[in-house]
Amino acid sequence: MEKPEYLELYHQMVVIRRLEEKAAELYQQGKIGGFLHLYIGQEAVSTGLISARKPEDRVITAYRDHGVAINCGIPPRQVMAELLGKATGISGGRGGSMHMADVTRNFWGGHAIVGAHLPLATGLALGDHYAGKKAVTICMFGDGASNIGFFHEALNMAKVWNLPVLWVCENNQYGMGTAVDRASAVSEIRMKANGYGMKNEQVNGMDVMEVRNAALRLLDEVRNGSGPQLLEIHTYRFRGHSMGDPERYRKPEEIHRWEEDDPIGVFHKYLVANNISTDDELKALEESSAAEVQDAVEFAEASPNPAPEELFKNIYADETEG
Ligand SMILES: Cc1ncc(C[n+]2csc(CCOP(=O)(O)OP(=O)(O)O)c2C)c(N)n1
Ligand SMILES: [Mg+2]
Repeated sequence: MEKPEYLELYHQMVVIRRLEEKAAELYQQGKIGGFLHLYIGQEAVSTGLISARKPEDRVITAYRDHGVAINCGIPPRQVMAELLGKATGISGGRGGSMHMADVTRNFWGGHAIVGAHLPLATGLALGDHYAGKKAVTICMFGDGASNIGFFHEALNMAKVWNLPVLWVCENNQYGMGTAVDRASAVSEIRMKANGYGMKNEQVNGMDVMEVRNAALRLLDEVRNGSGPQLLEIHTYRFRGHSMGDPERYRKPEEIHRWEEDDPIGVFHKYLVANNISTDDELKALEESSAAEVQDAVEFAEASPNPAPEELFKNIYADETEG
């Protein structure tokens, strides 16, 4: 990678962090309704992963989707406006936090039901395979989702039909308040792929370069016909499961231990140690990213609510649109 590409990864991670810190404030002020699941601590996962995709590769994820939306190229203004339920949001204000999506950027959402988007990923990949396209579907999901029936059905079918899917498990150690080893028969999620004859591996999700390098290699293999593979990415969410989580299931010391490996701090050190950037340059980038997020907040707050007549649009397919 050239220097601007490294800096762009750093920029994306900082924008996600600042945007979500602002979102937490706005939620507490009652300006964001519904659920809000923050990605803080996991930024290196989607940033590294999505930086490795080609435009034809599809991305689909669960409800912890704001970072994924930013990495897929949705401007912070449209992400923030969606969080506030405004007409200028990427889903027109009708989706909110859990339903960011933009198929023009090959980002297929944002899904609230745990595990339910995994069969959709199998379907997207089946479509590409059928059409003879060399595209990979990247399906991100949590450790908790790997205990759901959908996971097993979707992986099985993908392997039976040898479909181009990269299954990416974001193992953030918890499904809501339940630790992985209390809910999953195996706490190494990658082992579940063995049951479906799929190649699998594990990487450190606090290191954006490690994620990116693994993703580049695996996407290349899947694109060239290896069949589906599973990548387990070890990560940690620094905030609660969603806003209002009393966090009785973990100790502050555990959070502090993981915070020592803050993915933004780790990458900052890497860029300086390898003479790719300097402290001052990265600080300036942090400031301009914060200004970008502040602009997004002002844009979102000044935007109109969706018009009531919009409510009945996009419910049924419109025959006139073909
Ligand atoms: C089918 C279904 N069951 C239960 C829930 C409630 N629920 C929301 S998030 C969640 C935990 C999922 O954990 P994981 O897949 O590890 O994702 P994470 O929240 O850690 O990103 C549960 C049980 C749901 N949304 N859908
Ligand atoms: Mg989890």
